[in-house]
Formats: sequence, C-alpha cells, structure tokens
Amino acid sequence: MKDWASLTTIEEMEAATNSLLETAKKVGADTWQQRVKNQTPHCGFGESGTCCRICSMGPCRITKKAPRGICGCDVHGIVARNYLMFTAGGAATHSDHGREIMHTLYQTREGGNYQVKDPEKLIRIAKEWGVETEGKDIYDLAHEMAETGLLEYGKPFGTQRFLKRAPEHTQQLWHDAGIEPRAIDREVSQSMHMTHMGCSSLAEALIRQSLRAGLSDGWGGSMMGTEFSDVMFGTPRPIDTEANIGVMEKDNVNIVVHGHDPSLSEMIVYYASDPEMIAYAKSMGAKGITISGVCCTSNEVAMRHGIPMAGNYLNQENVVLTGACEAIVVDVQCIFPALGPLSKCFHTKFITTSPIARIPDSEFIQFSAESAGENAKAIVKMAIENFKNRKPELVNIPNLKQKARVGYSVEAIKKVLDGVANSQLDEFGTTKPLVECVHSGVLRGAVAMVGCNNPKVRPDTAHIGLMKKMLENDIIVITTGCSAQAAAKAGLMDPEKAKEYCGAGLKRVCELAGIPPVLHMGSCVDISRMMILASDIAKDWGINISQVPVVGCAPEWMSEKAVSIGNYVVATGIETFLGVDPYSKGSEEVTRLLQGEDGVKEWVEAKFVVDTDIDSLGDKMIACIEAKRAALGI
Ligand code: BF8
Ligand code: SF4
Repeated sequence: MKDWASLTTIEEMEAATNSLLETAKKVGADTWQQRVKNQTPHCGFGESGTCCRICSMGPCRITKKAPRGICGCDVHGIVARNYLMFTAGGAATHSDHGREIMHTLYQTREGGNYQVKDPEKLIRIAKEWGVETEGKDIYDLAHEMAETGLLEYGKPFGTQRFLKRAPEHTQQLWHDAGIEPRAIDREVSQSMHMTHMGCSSLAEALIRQSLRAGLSDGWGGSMMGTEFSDVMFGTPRPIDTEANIGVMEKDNVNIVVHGHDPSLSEMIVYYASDPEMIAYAKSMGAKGITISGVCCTSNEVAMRHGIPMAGNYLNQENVVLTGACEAIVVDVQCIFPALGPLSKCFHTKFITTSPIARIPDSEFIQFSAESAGENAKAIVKMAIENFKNRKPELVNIPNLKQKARVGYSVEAIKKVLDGVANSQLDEFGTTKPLVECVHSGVLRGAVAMVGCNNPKVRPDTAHIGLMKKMLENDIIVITTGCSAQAAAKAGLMDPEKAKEYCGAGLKRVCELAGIPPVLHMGSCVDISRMMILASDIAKDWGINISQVPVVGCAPEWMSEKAVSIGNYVVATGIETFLGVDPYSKGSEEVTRLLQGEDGVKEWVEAKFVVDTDIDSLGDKMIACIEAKRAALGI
C-alpha cells in the first residue's frame, strides 16, 4: 500500500466542507447536502428512462402491466428518445457557447476589449479552412473567420469543416454510419424533430442521431469554442497555480468567477489587476483583490493566467459559505439556482450576466462584447464596495490548498514531451515522443478523465481514486472540467508531489518532461483538444484511433453536456467508461446499442461501459488498455 499522506485526502476535504456546513446551520442556509436527502429516493421511472411526457396524452410510464404508452410507443423508443433529448440539450449548450465565442471574435479590434492574442493560430486555422490569408489585416481575417465559423451553425449543405482533422479511417466510419454532422443547429433541431410525438421510435435510429448530435458538438461547436478562445485569449502553456478553497484570502476582496464563457472572466481578471482598482480596494480596508474560480470558467482563466481554482461543481456553495466572498459572478451553465437564496444569508453579491442564465435573487448586469470593459469594471467595483459589509464572525476559509501546474493544450503537450524522446519537432510539434513512450511500454497508455461531480458518488472520490490507480499502473491521465479540479485539489497536478505516486515508467517521463502525471487540458469544451490529440496520435502512429491504448472516463458525470461528450468521444473511436448510468437501463435494446458488441461499436469501433462500482470500473479501464496493447503486439 502506498502512502498518499502528502496529497490532500477526501476526508480533509470533507472536514473542510463540514466546517462550512456549520456556518450554513448558523445562518439557516439551505445546502445541496440537505436537498439530496429531501429528494431521495429518486423516481424509478425517471432513473431508468421509462417515463415519457412529450405529449399531453401522457405522461406514460412503462411497467410490466403497461408495456406501451398510449400512442403505442414501446420502452425502447421511450428510453432512446429520452437519451437523444438529453444529448441534444448538451450539444446545444456547448455549441451555443462556441457561437458566443465566434460573436466575440467578430468584435475583436486593435486596442479593443477583445484582441487577437494568437495570430499564428488564427492563420493556421484559416489555411485549414481554405480562407485566403496573404496580405490580410489580422482583424479583417478574424472577422472573416468569425463569419465563416458562424455559418457552420446553419449552412444549408455540407458537413462540419473540422471533421477533416480526423484520420481518414474515422471520417470513413462516420460517413458509412451516416453520422457526419451537418450544420450544428440542424443536428440539434433534427434531434428535437425526431423525438417529437409520432416521429422516431426506432431505438437504433435515435441512437445514431445521438452520435451525430454529439459529433456536431465535439467536432463542431465545442471545437470552435476552444480554438477561437485560444485565438483571442492565448493558447494555454504550462503555468503554476493553486487549487482548493484555501486560495480565497481573508484580508482581500474575494471575487469568484463561475460558469463557462471566458469572455466575461477574462475581463474581470483584467480589471481586478488594474492598479486603480487595487488602490480602491485598499481604500476600502482590504489588502488587495483575489480572483478565484469554480467550474469551467475557472479552468479557462487558470489555464491562461494562473488564476487559482477554489473548487469544482459541488463546491460552488462552499465559496459563499466562507463568509468571505464579496461577489460570485456567473455567466452560463452549471450554476446552482441555490446561489440566489444562499447569497442572501451572507453579504455576497450574486451577479448574473447572461440573458441565457437568468436566476432569481441575483443582480443582473448584462454583459456584452461591446460594453465588456465597463461591465467588468462595474462588477469589480461592486465587489470592492461590498467588502465592508462582511460579517467577521461568519468568516471561515478552510486552510486547504495544493500547488498545480496547468495549461496543457495540445500544442503545449507536444512541446513538453519533445524532451523525452529524440524526435524532430516540426512546425507545430508532433505526438511522436508520446507514441514512442506508449509503444515501448514506458507508458502503458492514457486515460481522458472528464466530467462533473454528482451527489450519487461521494464527491471527488471516483475522480481521485481512479487517477491514483491509473498512475500506479503507468497510465498517464489527461483531464478537463471538474475532474481536472478534483485532481488539482488533491495535489495530483503538483509535479514534485504527484510523480512520487506513479509507476517507474510514468515517473521517469514526468521527471524528464517536468510535467505532472495528470495533465490539465482545460474546460469541458476543451475535450475537443483531446479529440485532436487522439487523432494526431493515431496519424503519427499509423493506426486507427480505436487501436490506440487510450480510454475515456466520466466517473461522476451529471449534465446533458456530459452525455453529448460521451457520444462524441465514443463516436471518435474511444471506449468510454461511466460511473453513473445514463438513464438507459430501462431498455435492454438501448443498453445493447450503447454498451454491447453489436451496437454503436459496430459503427464506430467503440462503446460505453457503465459500472457504478468505481474500483471495478478502473479494473475494466486498465483491462481495455492492456487488451489494445496486446492487439497491437506491444
Ligand atoms: O462543463 S464538468 S459540472 S462545470 S458540465 Fe459542469 Fe460538469 Fe463541471 Fe464545466 Ni462540464
Ligand atoms: Fe405517452 Fe406516446 Fe405521448 Fe409519450 S408520446 S406521452 S408514450 S402517448
């Protein structure tokens, strides 16, 4: 047994949360821990996916005695329709985030609120898309690319431009399976059409469209979100930061950014470091201003500016419960409506900024690309002026934090791994050193760990437990979203500390490259980075993606976005392991299609594996990686 003492344990994190829950009790605040109790047990029909309420003849619930809905739909049609609607919700959400980024790109100008920080990347993508770059002003090019990208959402003909980044074999599989995504909005819209009363009830067709809608997200909307965020805000490079609730500072004005779209948080970060604002904070009795984040917006600004991460999804109430949060500023997605009433128990300003996420008991400051500077300044000022309203007797910031090195974009991974093998770096680097490490067995393979927290799993235990298991077995971990923050909070992104817990091969790679064994690749839209990495590895290796010893895993997932992600990761040829059931167990046919050898696996060479026993899920992941190695004869 290894000694993990130098990492932060789940028990320490829980003790910190418990001390904050004491404050909640004191002020009479409601918390998710209590609401889970109120909601348990969950509805069995909902959990198995066997309830239909898409028309007002229902709701219909499938039982042995009532095997069909009033319209005659069987359980397989109902479960598959629910699954497709779940996917479409996620694809719409991620892709709309990507669309916002493209609109922001359209607003970039020299000296403006938003600028082009990575012109090389913009030119590289323009060339890829066949857009003329010679002699063009970089901002003219940015605007042209924004328009071209926005057309990907609604173009009448053709398929997504980024599909061409995949190996030819993968593109052929997508073509043969009839799942190449066309216009992004069309896939979401068609999904909603198919699930309307009296349209599709054939499970196979509904699952096929789920893959297609997922691909429109991962290889469409999310990929645009990622790529053009890099163009505007910079492509991430390794940078040191800290993680866990202890990054909030008692004597400073604390502003917590939460949500997903970096357009807002980038501006807040900028104005919070303005000397004028810092002086203003000091004039109000604070020592300075601390920005920290939760959820994916936190990943975005951590990756690019080293802004510390206060926590992940199920920590969002904790930051308010410290009593030291002057403002929690949110944009879109994964925001608990509970933050409204909770903030009222403290001095905290709960500031919503997007017409897409309007929440009761918040102050709404509509944020737009045109007025971003003024909006951000107003928000930072509001937080500073709120410092004096703190109730000192309620302030409790648990002393818990770890160092983390983050910022591993595909570009950065190629660069850092060049140090471990004798490959020649081409213009944008290659994955050959990584391939060599895996081929020789120094690394057994890789796991892409992603996704949320979910009270159905003891928070962070599955993420951290599985990561430890992978590291011991010389399997490198790439991670995004709340999974990345779980790793950072535990200390698994501290290069010095974490390498001690790796097998000999992985430890050597970490030492040579100066990397932690768990690589932070960004937010959830950045799972598109993982797809590019997997594609590049397959191409550099000369094999298919499904043959590469890599698996995907979302052990604590909860959102519609996560289901959309699961679909595109599987559709890309990567076996995906889930620790929470996707409301599909009510239909044997849907379960077979998603998890069997003769369902999606026949179309895209990968499937889902669902196991709520996390240890057994980990064993299956390792077995899958080893089986892929054996099949390659390595
Ligand atoms: O997009 S991992 S809880 S924050 S959905 Fe949400 Fe899940 Fe976190 Fe990011 Ni992703
Ligand atoms: Fe019931 Fe069919 Fe209407 Fe669904 S579509 S609620 S199964 S009648």
